[in-house]
Amino acid sequence: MLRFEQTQGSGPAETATLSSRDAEAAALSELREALHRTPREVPCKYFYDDRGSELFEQITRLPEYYPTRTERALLLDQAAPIVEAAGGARLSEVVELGSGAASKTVALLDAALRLGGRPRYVAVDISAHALARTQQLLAQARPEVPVEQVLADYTKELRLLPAAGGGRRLALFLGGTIGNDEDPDAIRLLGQMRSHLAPGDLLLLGASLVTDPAVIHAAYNDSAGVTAEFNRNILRSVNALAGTSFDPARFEHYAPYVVDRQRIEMWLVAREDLTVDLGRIGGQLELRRWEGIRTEISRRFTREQVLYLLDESGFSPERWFESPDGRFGLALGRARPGLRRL
Ligand code: SAH
Ligand code: AVI
Repeated sequence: MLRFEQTQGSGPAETATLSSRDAEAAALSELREALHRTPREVPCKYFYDDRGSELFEQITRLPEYYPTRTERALLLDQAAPIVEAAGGARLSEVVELGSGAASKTVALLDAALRLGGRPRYVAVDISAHALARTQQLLAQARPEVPVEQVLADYTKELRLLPAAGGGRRLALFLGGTIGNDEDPDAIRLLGQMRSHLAPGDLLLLGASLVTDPAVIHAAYNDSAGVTAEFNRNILRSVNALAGTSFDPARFEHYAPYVVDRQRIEMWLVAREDLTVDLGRIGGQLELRRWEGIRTEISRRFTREQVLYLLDESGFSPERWFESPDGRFGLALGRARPGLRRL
């Protein structure tokens, strides 16, 4: 499903809606395939129903969850050089994939405004709740910035992005969300983003970096249990979407940092033998006691690995910014001419 709304200040100006029937059929078949593969999985995009988006926002404020505040400090520090590289006053559009509440993006918009630019902001997210928060936050903080909301799965519907209105585009993929994909999917997604940019436009990619395993582990195993709740909530989200009968209370949150694979793996592990009715997905799922469903990978990168992803997706790496503690990096890549990877 894709809904496209254009808003300036508070009121919606334009709305176009595509049928959601195809999207629902695609989701059911994706879930069927994922739940029956080895290991069993629920793709992490299903975290973000309204409750999941709220819980993610809570996670970003937890003392243990360092990526958001680390990236925010880095963005505040480096916003001016980033926006200058992206065209300064000629920057006409900032488009963000998986914008969430977009709380960090204001630093970049501010830098553009200070340089005399008048950029519009296009937020792409699968969560209507997250887009509403983006709109609310920006209408309050920067009412002069026109906001377009695109409710879409960016792995499938990027072709439906509004056309660029001339001038320079800066694409953002922040938060370390690139780490929720393996390399081939990450390169496919960034390559698709590249095909929507003109040669010379920029992509700013935020990535969580390899650091102390204990610090990473704590970020996904917080003492308040918010991440555990976020993890279990994916089952409620799937129940609502697909009519399945998962009981979240019968699953343990398990999120180890796997050192040699440089990644957190989030699992939901059955506390007892379970038979789950798969509703509109069809059939039943038999889970033995202690059998798990993987809900997310969250990778940590080296600088070289991030630059490799950019290069493979049609961007020439141009600048690298790193937090003083070495835990988070921002890479700027310039869209190379010629390459279209659709
Ligand atoms: N960029 C924000 C939010 C990161 S959370 C930050 O740095 O804090 C990941 C965001 O991506 C969520 O808002 C989620 O709804 C969105 N998202 C996840 N998978 C998506 C997909 N396939 N298509 C579009 N949005 C997606
Ligand atoms: C969105 N993404 C970058 C978050 C992460 O850290 O991988 C999602 C998350 N999962 C658990 N906590 C936060």
